[in-house]
Amino acid sequence: FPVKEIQTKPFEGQKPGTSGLRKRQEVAVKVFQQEHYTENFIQSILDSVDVKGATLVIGGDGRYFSPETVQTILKIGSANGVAKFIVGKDGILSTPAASNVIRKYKAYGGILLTASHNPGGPDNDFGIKYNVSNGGPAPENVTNKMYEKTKTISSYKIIEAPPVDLSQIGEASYGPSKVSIIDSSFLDQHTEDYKVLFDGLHGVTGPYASTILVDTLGLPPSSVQNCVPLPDFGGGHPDPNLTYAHTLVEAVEKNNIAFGAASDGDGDRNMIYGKGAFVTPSDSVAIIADWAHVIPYFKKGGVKGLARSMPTSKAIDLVAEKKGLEYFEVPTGWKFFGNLMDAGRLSICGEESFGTGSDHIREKDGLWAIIAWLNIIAAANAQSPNKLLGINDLLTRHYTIYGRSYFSRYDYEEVPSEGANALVDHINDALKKNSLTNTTHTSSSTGGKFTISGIYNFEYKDPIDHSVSSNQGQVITFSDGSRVVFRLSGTGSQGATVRMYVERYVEPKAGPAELNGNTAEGLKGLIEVALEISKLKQFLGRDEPTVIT
Ligand code: VG1
Ligand code: CO
Repeated sequence: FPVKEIQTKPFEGQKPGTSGLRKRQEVAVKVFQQEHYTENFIQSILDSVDVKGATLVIGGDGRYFSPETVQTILKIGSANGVAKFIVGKDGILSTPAASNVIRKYKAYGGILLTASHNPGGPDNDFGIKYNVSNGGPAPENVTNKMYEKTKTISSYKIIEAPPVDLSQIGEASYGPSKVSIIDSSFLDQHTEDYKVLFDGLHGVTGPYASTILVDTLGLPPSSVQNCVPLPDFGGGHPDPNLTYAHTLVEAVEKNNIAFGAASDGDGDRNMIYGKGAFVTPSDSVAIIADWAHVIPYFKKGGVKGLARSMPTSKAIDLVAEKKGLEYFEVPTGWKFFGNLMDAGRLSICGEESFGTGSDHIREKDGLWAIIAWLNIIAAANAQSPNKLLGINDLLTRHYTIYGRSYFSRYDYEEVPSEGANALVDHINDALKKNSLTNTTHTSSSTGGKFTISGIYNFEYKDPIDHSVSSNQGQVITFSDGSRVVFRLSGTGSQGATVRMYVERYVEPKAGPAELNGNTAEGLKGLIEVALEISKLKQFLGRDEPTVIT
């Protein structure tokens, strides 16, 4: 690998701007393609910083002319004594990823090939930017020095070496230097076939989501929508479920979004919804618990215990049992989780009402859950080099291991209080007289038979402060493990809201067809039986629920 010194003459206008040397519009990338132009600038960068024996990161957004420029940097850098290059696979590293890599590997600096939000291609923009060892853009004294060098440059050094294959992850020697090709993040690699969309529903999470997803993770701005908080939430109903978050559902279906998510008005709820894939909140928290080992926070601190609210499906219990973790069933509402967390006995918990969280704070956390899911998707795909795994693949995998808890909630909003109370009394009466236990009920549409094994009023004794909360919902259990819960909402603004929660468990051995069915179909028979037993339609004067989740 002989080092050659190539004679050159200065070019005008190689002055780095706000964020590196960029050329746009009429001139654009063609400027950089002139003989010696890019070489001059790179030599000037290296002359302005002391890269001898140091590590240099190379990345960028992969725009037109990047692969050639990466090779140029390798040749000139090596000739100038760079000891090691860390290069993003295919020359790609998002700006935040590059910043992170510089810091993580304690590199001397990095060269980023990007013109940010400006268009790319043979007639469009290109840019070269230098970042220093703290991972941030070079300060002005450094960029000024570079500019001065570009004005007087008379030659650059280059090694004669064949191009490096940027698609091969791993480390190899390159002349007197080493080149290490690293994998950039999962999302960086899959901007086309794994699109992400977050919908803020004009609630409070918009600015947080933009900062995290676009500014930090480097996703395109099209990855977020409705992210400006509005006093009337844009006229929408800022509740992340299939009914109210229709802006997300429509965009996901229309644009083939692999991973979509939404948050509620105050940002504590979340919904995970990709193309053709909906994750029930009960499954979501179970899957997060199952994959906790890939989430940095739990990697460090471990998982203490798991918990769910009573009406939430038992999917997370099965994860706890398999992993030998303590788990809790608490009444509806986040306040019951806090004591357990403060006592160091709970790490991950959730509610069926689109609430998921952990002991990093004492409220449920919509964006946290969404980022936890992105971690899981990236980790699952890292283990699956040949097949891109989507949300449905993760669900199927989970059901195959743990079985599936088909779960749905029917809400009857703003019903007369007398009707709601009559419904509660009716079930209490059956409980008192023990009149329903051991009776068998047949669904007229599916023919499914359900035998009641017990009825009880859920009561919770807090294991930490021993306080008791009674009448937290009426539970009807069935001999096949199914369960129906009736509860009155404690948050409604008008009249009474009755919630009916139905859950039917299917064991792994039932096989793929039984495990991967449609929720409404999987629960049809049980729902019919629940409505019949409770005489709900009669008491509430409603044929259909207001919302089904
Ligand atoms: C509902 C949900 C419950 C949640 C509560 C507060 O309560 O069912 O799970 O904790 O809202 O959520 P209720 O009593 O109406 O069923 V939030 O996002 O308003 O803090
Ligand atoms: Co909320």
